[in-house]
Amino acid sequence: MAKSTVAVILGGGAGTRLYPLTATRSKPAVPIAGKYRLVDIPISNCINSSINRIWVLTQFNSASLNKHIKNTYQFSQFSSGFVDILAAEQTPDNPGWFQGTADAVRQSLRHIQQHESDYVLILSGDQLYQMDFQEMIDKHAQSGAEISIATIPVGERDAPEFGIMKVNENSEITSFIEKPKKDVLQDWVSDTGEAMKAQGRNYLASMGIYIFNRKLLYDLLLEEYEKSTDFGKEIMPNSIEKYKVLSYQYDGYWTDIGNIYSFFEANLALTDDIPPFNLYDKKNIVYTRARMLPPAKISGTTLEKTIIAEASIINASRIENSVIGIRSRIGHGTTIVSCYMMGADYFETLQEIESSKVKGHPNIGVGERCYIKNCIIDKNCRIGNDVKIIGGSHLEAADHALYTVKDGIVVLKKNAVIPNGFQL
Ligand code: ADQ
Ligand code: ADP
Repeated sequence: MAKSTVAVILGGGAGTRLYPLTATRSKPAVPIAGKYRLVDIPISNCINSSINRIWVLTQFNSASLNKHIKNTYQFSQFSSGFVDILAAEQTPDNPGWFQGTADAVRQSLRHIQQHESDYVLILSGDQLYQMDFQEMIDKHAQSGAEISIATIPVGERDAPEFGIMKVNENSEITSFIEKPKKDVLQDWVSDTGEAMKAQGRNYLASMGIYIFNRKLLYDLLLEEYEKSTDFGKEIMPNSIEKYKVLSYQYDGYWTDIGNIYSFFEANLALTDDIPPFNLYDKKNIVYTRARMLPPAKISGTTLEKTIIAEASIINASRIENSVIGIRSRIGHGTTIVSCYMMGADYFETLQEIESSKVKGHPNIGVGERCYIKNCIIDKNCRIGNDVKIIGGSHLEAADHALYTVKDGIVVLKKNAVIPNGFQL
């Protein structure tokens, strides 16, 4: 008989790494790829893997996250499926927020308890990948493992950012170190297979995707490691000595999008001819809210490697290597290069647009004769005319009322009003 699985998505801790995108919304609600939100990725992977009982754990519950989940993930009344948000809540016996990933799952156990299952699948909320979890569950069941960790070979530069492990000939994990320092890396080289070795990917990294036998998860979190707050730092390194922990090696595309630089790169990578993350894959649909928006309208623009989402009205001169989100408006004579523009939450009426023009106040979108490069433009920004913003490594890190600079990428904050003639 097929084993049943429920899924828990770790929707984010303090969210500081993606600041300022998380300044007014929770991390799962951060918009990606022009029309989706971060949380759509793990939820879609679950649904495509026939797992439809899903909790999203978040530190704070923004209106946008609630609305998005409620409007998007409605299962039929004949299905047991649901997507529920569990926000960190204070209870009499727990006055704090989630202290870490294990603590977050611990606090959700009383909700999970009401739903029978053989396994609990635990996922991160900030990764871009398309993976069939059933294959991993099958391997877990066949091997008689108690815990499985999805793993991916990484190179020396990336290894210190991950949990790194070594396995025996049966793919059982024999040792695990969370985020090893560069100077101990030589002890952690694994045989990752010829193809991976040829790319210099000699370390087996945890993808932060775990399957637990349900009873063991309860025992670990409520008894054996009742004080531990983190899976990567505490529970995983301790468990491998006592339990059968399997590595499920995944060789497909997977990337962590937990900071501004990786978030920016992953979005722009979607503009490649055949991107490794395939939004056009019929078998791995990425679900999101069906918004009933009109098509995009474009006039006089040269477009190179660019994604334009619905309801956009584009009159720019040139857009290159960019993702332009829903309801974006871009004026005549403007050039946009290597940008992720998230778009807008609503349309301005023609009267609003006219009256702002008269007052010299910028409308939502990008004005005329602008040049914008290496920039993330959050929702509802109003960028005036003749604005020049050029991000790059020449810029120092900064946090200004209107924008932030991180790793050379300029992030214009949500609702920012950038006056005519602004230069950066
Ligand atoms: P990290 O990603 O550094 O490493 P962590 O910061 O604990 O680990 O985050 C894991 C996921 O949980 C993220 O999606 C994060 O947003 C979320 N999260 C963190 N704290 C949370 C909280 N209090 N409440 C809700 N969600 C929370 C982990 C593993 C490594 C592994 C990498 C792979 O520890 O071993 O290699 O993931 O990305
Ligand atoms: P975010 O995408 O940044 O997380 P939210 O989803 O919370 O933001 O806000 C988006 C929603 O807010 C939209 O669905 C839209 O209906 C509504 N909204 C925001 N500002 C306005 C406005 N000025 N006029 C009308 N609707 C608005």
